[in-house]
Amino acid sequence: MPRSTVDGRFWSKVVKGPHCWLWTAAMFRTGTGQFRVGHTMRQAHRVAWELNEFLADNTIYIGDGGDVVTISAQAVRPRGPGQWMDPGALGSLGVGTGFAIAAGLANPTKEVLCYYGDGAFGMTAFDMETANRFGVPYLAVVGNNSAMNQIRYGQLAKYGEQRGSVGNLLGDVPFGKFAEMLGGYGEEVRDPAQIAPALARARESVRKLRRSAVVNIWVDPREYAPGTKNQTMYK
Ligand SMILES: Cc1ncc(C[n+]2csc(CCOP(=O)(O)OP(=O)(O)O)c2C)c(N)n1
Ligand SMILES: [Mg+2]
Repeated sequence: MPRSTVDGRFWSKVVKGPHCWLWTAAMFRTGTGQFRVGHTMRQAHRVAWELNEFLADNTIYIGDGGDVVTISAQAVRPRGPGQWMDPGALGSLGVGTGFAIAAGLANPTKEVLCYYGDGAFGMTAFDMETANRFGVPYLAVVGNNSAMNQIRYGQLAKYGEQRGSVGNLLGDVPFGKFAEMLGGYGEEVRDPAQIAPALARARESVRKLRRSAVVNIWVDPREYAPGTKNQTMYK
């Protein structure tokens, strides 16, 4: 692939491992590019890779979140036109649930998957009940780093360690329970090897129960998208 294209520049930095593809552009000494498993760290961008592997030909992929979604955009390739939605140029968080409902209503035969950051999920998640009520259940995946990391890493860059994490840390919320509360399937994933099976179980459950499912994947809070620290508002 020619290096001059965006695609080419991205793939030239990918090292393909057996279980995980590592995007070397995002590697830093501090641990970025890793995945938390229990108390140990594994190489990451695994979630993005798994999501890409998981997409079906008819999946509409929606991204709603900060850095986890930015990272996923490097690896996830929708299989057809009209099967990618995100907050767009203004980056308005919270569009995911509404997009999922609209996508489901407009495309009754397609699968809808929304990948959220935990911050973004908290903004509009309750309309998952609306989605269920209107008969358009979807598969929600949360990249949960217990923070609004895209903000946090910008603040850390500008204000340093002491004030970097003010107002942007979130609790450890097991969002899988949210889907269960609404009659659907929920799962907490801490082991990277469980991402694919958990996604498959959730897909199956959406089809059978006709209720939205949530796969809550715990990702490394130290992982961030490299562009985050370069946003103009933090200069
Ligand atoms: C409506 C709206 N409010 C605030 C922001 C600013 N903002 C950008 S990313 C972000 C944090 C997102 O956190 P999360 O979804 O958990 O993603 P993470 O960066 O942690 O992966 C915020 C608040 C925004 N883009 N849109
Ligand atoms: Mg987050």
